Amino acid sequence: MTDQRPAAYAGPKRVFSGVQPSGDLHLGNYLGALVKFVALQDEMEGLYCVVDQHAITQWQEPAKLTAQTREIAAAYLAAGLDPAKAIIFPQSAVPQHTELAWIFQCVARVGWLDRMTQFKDKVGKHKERASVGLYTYPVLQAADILLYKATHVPVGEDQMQHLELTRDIAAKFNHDFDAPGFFPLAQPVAEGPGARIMSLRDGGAKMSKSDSSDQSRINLTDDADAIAAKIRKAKTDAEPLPQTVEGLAGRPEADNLVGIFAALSGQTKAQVLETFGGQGFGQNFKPALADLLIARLAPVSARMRGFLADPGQIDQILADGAERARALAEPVLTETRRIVGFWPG
Ligand code: AQP
Repeated sequence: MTDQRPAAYAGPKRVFSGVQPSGDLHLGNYLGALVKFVALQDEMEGLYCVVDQHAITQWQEPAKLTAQTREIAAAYLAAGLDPAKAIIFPQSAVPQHTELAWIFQCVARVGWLDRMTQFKDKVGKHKERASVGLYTYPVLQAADILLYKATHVPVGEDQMQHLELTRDIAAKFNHDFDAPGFFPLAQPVAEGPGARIMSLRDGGAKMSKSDSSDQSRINLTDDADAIAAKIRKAKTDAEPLPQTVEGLAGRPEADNLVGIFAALSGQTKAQVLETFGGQGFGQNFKPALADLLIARLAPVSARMRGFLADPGQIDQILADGAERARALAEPVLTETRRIVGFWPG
């Protein structure tokens, strides 16, 4: 009997990921994405995109968008991405993304997009006022990834559903056009202690750039005083820290702060609780957490300021990256057009 399974993807391993230039980067972006980008850059070829086309799914001041694009690039560099290895570029400088996204809009099903929880969370009760782009943005995200046949996508947990959609689109395209193994089924790289950092004001909501309260997040650009004040005021409950990890159940704010401490110090939550369990939050834990955050983020923020002082250098890195990205994208798109049957075949 012949094997009926579709052929597996046989191409090289490649990383793609992106961050929206939609506001100041925060600790969640840093631990959930940037730290992983840097860890992966020596393992495989990687494309690290500033996804400005995703950013405009919600209103962005044009004058600020350009500056924010340079800021994200500066954050990538400050976190440790090396442009000699990693391809760093703005999404809008590679028009192949949107062309592939159109083809994928015709592959994806409305029912698939209707299930995306991030869209529902972002629009709340006002779906009819949201942009069409916000609704279809996971399809553009699939195009971002598959345009480079990326096999690995470092993301926070909030993006897992979108990555599943990317795999569904790849599988349906390969099947419908009888092109087994043409697009890979990209894997998330989401494990690790920083995969889901929650708001400092509400342990049930993720830390987010678009949260109206600046107190809810630690920005990469916050100075030492701002970080210390935000941690001092971070919401907790009235109980002391538990002695064991099981004791964090049902205590989302405590769990989040202990998780942040663990992620930054390279310890497990259990080890953190061995030191601080049984004590009140303000006694030693919060001051130690603030010190840890300042020690870890201050050098990143200083390097970011250094890069931003030379926008010409950032622009050169982005332009070089866009050229390298276009060179990888064009053959994939040409082949996709041929598979779909676009003229001249
Ligand atoms: N709270 C988080 N914890 C862990 N990872 C996170 N990421 C975002 N928030 C957290 C990861 O950061 C990467 C870039 O995210 P993005 O800017 O492209 O979009 P987002 O997920 O929508 O991030 P924000 O900060 O919440 O932005 P807004 O408020 O504009 O929607 C992604 O890998 C994401 O998983």
